[in-house]
Amino acid sequence: MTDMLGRLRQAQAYYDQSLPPNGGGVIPPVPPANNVVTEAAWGFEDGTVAGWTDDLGNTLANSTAHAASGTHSLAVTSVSPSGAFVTQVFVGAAPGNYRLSYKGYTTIPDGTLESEIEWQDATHNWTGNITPSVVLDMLPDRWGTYIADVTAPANTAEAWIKLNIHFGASPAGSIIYIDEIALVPVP
Ligand SMILES: [Ca+2]
Repeated sequence: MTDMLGRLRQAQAYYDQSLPPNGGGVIPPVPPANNVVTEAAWGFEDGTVAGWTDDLGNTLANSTAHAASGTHSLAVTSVSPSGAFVTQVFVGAAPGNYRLSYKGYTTIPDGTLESEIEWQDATHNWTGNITPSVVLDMLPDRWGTYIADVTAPANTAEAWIKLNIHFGASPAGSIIYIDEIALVPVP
């Protein structure tokens, strides 16, 4: 039953487009409490990519062109139509329910956001893979929030967060900006 409940929770993901069109620049960065993601990797205000990498060869860079809050975000620039797979492992995750969220901004008409989490134990072995099988369309020229409610299985010690970012049919050089990446425990 627990597994069934977990699977049901994995399917929950949606895209919140209620943010102001221009997002940040004027909104102070306030990291959520108990975020598994480090503050630098959440909001990019330190001017780096904060340990995020892309497995598909796209370019990651810190940017001040757009920000959901503060003045910095992560710019993901496409080099191929296959999209980006922006990943990082974080320690400090434990079994239980979480909300994964991140914010995206783009000017292209066909950007989409998706996510996966691979939960690992203390010895970096796989304990369960959460894949909200939902690809969410971005609305151009405004910030939106990707949200997925997920469950970390027993023995979880680390969360390998994977942000699947797609550029649709837009040409190489297209940019999707990411900010406020959070994995927060929820009741
Ligand atoms: Ca920021």
